Amino acid sequence: LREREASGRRMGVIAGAASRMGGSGGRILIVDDNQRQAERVCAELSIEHRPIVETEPEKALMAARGPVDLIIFNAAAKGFDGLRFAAQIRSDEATRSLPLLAIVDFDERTRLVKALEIGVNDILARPIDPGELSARAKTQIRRKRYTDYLRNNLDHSLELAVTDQLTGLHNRRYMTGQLEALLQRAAQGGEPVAVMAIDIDHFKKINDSFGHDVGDEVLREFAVRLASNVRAIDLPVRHGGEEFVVVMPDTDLEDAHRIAERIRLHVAGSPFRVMGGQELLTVTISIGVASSLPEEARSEPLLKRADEAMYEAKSKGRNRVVA
Ligand code: GH3
Ligand code: MG
Ligand code: MG
Ligand code: MG
Repeated sequence: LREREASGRRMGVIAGAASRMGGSGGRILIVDDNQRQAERVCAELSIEHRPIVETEPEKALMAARGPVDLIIFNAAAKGFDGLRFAAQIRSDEATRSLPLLAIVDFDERTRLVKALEIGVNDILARPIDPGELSARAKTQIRRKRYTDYLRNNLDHSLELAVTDQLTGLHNRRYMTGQLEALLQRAAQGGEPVAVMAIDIDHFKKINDSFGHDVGDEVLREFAVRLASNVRAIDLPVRHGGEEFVVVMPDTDLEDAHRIAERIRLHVAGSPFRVMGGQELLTVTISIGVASSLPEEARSEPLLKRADEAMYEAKSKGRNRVVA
């Protein structure tokens, strides 16, 4: 049943994608200096699509930069080099991913092979069969729209990424949403939420002495130690730079303080191995801890109190926890 549900969801996604991708009619650019052939192809395709004809490759290259879903070109044109045209489409950033459908003569093996080497997506052998033309065009348009859809979707999810790329921890955006949800639950009579603000001590010195890459290594190693020293219900995040936050649901100040102290000791107590083991660095951190007040539903004041406690830890000499 679970498999069926998953496959149903997948189908739903694809069906949804198909509807967002618009109807089946595609914008087809036909590039052919053989007027009669071009007109026949055009007439055949105009039943379902919106074809336009260009007889000169220069004009066709321009047109291809506009809204086009498929290019059908005559690879054996008399007046221009069809394969050269295809190569130009493939080398232009604006057009290189457009589907190319090459018309070749049935017996022209050499040209056919060259066309495939240039990267045309499909071949249409002359004499052109209308049913085959229509089917091959449709397949290419469908594939193009689906890859466009996936590409847009990927951009979208990258933009909304909730993961910090350096450490793999969640990022601030994700944390804020989670924390506010927890605070709302706490405000409706749930348990308090605690947060800790962690800042690596004299991190600039690590960068200055060993370079930015070693600084990055320390951040990654710290993230691993942090994640393995909080409870499963806690949310460790990279807040930015060398600053981290841990959100601790259902936790009072005293428990949070205890967890923070454990993390501090685990960091200061064993040096960080960096540069492939060549260097051992002693790293310390300062931690500020705060917990939510009754009725407090916003994340900023809570995070601010944790931050203030962290700065107090700094001013008291670093490598310590202030609650
Ligand atoms: P303090 O004990 O007062 O916190 O001193 P600090 O040197 O840690 O604090 P400061 O805020 O002066 O410096 C933090 C440094 O962290 C400065 C910045 O260049 C560095 N940094 C921020 N993000 C990254 C990163 O992603 N990678 C590396 N390697 N360094 C980073
Ligand atoms: Mg800092
Ligand atoms: Mg600082
Ligand atoms: Mg610091």
